[in-house]
Amino acid sequence: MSNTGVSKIICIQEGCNISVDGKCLEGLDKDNCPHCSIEDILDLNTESILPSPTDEVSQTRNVVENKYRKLYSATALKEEETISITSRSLARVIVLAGVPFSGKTTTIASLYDSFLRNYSYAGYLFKSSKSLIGLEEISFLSRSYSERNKADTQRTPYAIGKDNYIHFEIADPNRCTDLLFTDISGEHFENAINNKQDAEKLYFLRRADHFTLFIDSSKLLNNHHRAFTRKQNRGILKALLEANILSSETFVEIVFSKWDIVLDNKESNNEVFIVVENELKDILISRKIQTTIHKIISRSDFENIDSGEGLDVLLNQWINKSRYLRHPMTSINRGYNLKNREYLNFKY
Ligand SMILES: Nc1nc2c(ncn2[C@@H]2O[C@H](COP(=O)(O)OP(=O)(O)OP(=O)(O)O)[C@@H](O)[C@H]2O)c(=O)[nH]1
Ligand SMILES: [Mg+2]
Repeated sequence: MSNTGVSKIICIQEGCNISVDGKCLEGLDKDNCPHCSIEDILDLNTESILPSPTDEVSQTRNVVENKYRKLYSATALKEEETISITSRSLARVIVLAGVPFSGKTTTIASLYDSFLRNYSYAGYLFKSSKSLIGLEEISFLSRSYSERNKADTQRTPYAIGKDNYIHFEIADPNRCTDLLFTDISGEHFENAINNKQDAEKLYFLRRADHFTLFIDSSKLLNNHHRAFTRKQNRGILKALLEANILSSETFVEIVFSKWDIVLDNKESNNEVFIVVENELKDILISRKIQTTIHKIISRSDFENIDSGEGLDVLLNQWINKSRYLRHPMTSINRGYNLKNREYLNFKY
């Protein structure tokens, strides 16, 4: 260590903790190790307040923690990584729900794409994201360098679990809004239908501002899939309501996804959508849950039908509705006479 500053041993070898515990992974002396270097991380002459050092390692640790901010991996965020976002603003937590293949992940990718292609989208600017690499990952199969003939989205693996958030910070002339989307496999929702314990595992729904249920429109057009698709989506709502994790504080959006397939099918009978809309609304209204209906095209399969339809309305709904904006905060006069508080009799 130099006399005027704090230095740290840096090792570029994966798994080596020499910077923390002083032990080289290969048992070498730091001066002989080809992977190690010593870097100055703080000039004591310019730093007035320092933690009292107990030993070299803890001193270095404290200094590092004080001087550097925690860095994000920039892939999809884990729940603990979202805390800095939810504590800095009234972030909107948006749970994208629906069985596998219903279009959840493609909708996030399409929203990101809309901001990349245009200076602004739906009156908003894209300000930042703490999960930019995650956004690029879910967009990969839609890019030309993936060398696909047709844009696609990779299935969200079941194995990534339920702790997977994509972040957008969106700005309009008056404010910035943080949006946190869950990007989880539809299998979690399928499992919840038949198993109350699996439904209860979707605990993060209790904090959700929005529960956006994706229903694949092409399945409702198909005689073989229609009845089962209806049953599945009724089942998801009932299971989450019975497990008491979907409450009246949360806004529910019923989304008929892949609407391009309906538009392209000249013989399609749209009555089925009204029937589904009404049966799901009935379930939700009985629990006083506010519901809106949306028809969206996240990625059109047809040249004469544009992608992005309905996403602007959905984005506005996500931004402008929050469970915490339902009840305007009021200051309550509790009638305390502060001078008479009992704790004032104590020195500490
Ligand atoms: N025609 C059409 N296809 C779409 C649309 N949105 C998504 N798709 C396609 O539907 C398929 C499934 O989309 P995903 O976004 O992966 O579905 P998901 O709900 O995230 O699925 P899981 O991750 O398995 O739960 C992909 O092949 C998409 O390209 C749309 O608006 N129109
Ligand atoms: Mg997905």
